[in-house]
Amino acid sequence: MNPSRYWLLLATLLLSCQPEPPAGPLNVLFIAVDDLRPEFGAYGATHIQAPNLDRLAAEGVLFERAYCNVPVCGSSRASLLSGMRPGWRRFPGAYNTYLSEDAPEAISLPRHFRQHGYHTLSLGKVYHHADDDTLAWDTVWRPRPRNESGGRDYHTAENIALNRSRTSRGLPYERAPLPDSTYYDGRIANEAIASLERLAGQDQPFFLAVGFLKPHLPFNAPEKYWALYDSLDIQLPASYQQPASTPREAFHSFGELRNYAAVPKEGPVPDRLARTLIHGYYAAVSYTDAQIGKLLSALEEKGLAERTVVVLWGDHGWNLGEHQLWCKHCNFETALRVPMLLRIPGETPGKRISAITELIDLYPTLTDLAGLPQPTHLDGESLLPLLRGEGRAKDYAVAKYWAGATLIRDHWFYTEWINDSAEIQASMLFDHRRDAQELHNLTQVPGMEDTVQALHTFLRAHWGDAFFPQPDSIPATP
Ligand SMILES: [Ca+2]
Repeated sequence: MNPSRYWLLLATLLLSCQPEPPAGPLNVLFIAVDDLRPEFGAYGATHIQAPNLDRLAAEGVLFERAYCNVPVCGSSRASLLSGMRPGWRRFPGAYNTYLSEDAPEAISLPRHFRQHGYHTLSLGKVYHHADDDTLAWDTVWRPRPRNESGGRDYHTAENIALNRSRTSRGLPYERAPLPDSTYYDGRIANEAIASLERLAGQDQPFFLAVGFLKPHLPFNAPEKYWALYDSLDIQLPASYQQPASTPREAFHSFGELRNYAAVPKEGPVPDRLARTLIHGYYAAVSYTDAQIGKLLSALEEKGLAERTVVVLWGDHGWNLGEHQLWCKHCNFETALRVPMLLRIPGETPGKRISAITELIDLYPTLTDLAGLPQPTHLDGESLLPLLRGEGRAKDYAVAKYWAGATLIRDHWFYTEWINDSAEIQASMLFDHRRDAQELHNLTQVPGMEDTVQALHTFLRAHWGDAFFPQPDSIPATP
C-alpha cells in the first residue's frame, strides 16, 4: 500500500475510534471537596489512598498546576461560583463570605445554568452559607445534625462531651468503628445518589453540585480508613521550619486548629499530635474518596455518565506542617494549589495539563461545554483551548489573602503584602525550579532586583480591577 494511503487509513480508523460527544444538552456533576490537597496517586502522591479520585483523573483531565484565588472556604467558593477575582471588599479572605452581599451584580454559575433551563441542586457544602445565592437553586439540601455536636459531626462519647465545654471543641479528629453513613459525607453521597435516581427519569438537564465536607477539620472518619495507614510511617514534612528570610506576614498561628481540644493555645503543635493530625487528614481523604466513588458509580449505573460532565475541585490547599503551619490562610503554595479534575463525555481520557490555571477558569469552561453564552462579568478564561492543544494567552494565576497578593507565573511564586496606599510592606519570592518547598526568599538577594521588579509590575497589571483598595476601604486583617 502507498505509505500516504496507509497513514490516511490509520488516521481515519483512529478518528473513528474516538468516542462521539453525546447529542443534546450535557448535565454537570459539580463536586467540591473541602480543604483537599492535590495529594493522592494521580498527583504522584501514592502514600495517600484515593482510588476513586485516581480513576476519575485517569478517565478525564488532570490539571497539574491549578490554584485557588483565595485560600479560605467562603471566599474561594464565592470567587469560583461568581467567576470573579477577589478584591479589597469582594471575597477578601473571610471564611463566611456571602456571594450575594459581596457581588450582588454577579449571575453565579448555577444561576446562569438555571436561567438556561437546567435543574440545579446544591447538596452538602457548596457555598459556605446554605442561604447564599438563593436564586441559583431549585433545591438546597444539607444534612441535619444527629446530635448536639452539630456541624462538627462527632459521634464518640469523648468528643461529644469535650465539645460540650464552653472553652473548647472536641478533638481535631475522631477514629471510631462506625459505618460510612454515620458521618456527613456518607449521608451527602446517599442524598446525591437518590437525587440522581430522580434526575435520571426527567428530560430536563441538571447541574448537580455536591459539596463534601472532609478533609476539613475535625478529621473524623471511620476506623477502616485510619487503618489504611501506619502511624509509624508518618513523618513531619522536610519543610517543618520558618526561615528567618521569610517575612513574618507569611505566617499565622493557625487559630482554626487551636480551637480544638488537646491543641496548645500557643506555640508549636507537639510532634506526636502533629503526626496524628497528618494521619487523620489522610484517613479523611480516603473516607471522602470512597463516598465520591459511590456517587460516580451511581452516575454510571443510572446511565447518566455518557452525557454528564464531571468536575471535581478543592477550594484551597492545606498546610500539614509545612513551614510549621497548619490549616490554610496563607500565601504559600501549600495553601494555594488545588486538585482540579474534569471528565468530559467524548474526550480522550488520561490527559494532563501542566499549564497554570485558576479556579475562576471553571465558570467559563463549564458554560463553554454546555454551549451557553458567556456572561460579561467573568474574570477567568475557558480551559477548552488547553484541552484541544491550542494553548492560550493567559499563563499565570493570582491569589489573594487579605493584604497579601501572590502571582504564580512560570517557576516564580511572588507575593507582596501592601498597605492602604498600595505600598509594599513585605514581599517574598521563591524559585520553584530550585526551591519547591519555599524556604529561600529571594527578594533581598543581590542580582534579583530586575526579576522582582518585573513580577511586581506584572502582578499589579493582572490582579484585577477590584484589587486596589479605595482609600477608605481596606479591611482589617483578622
Ligand atoms: Ca475549605
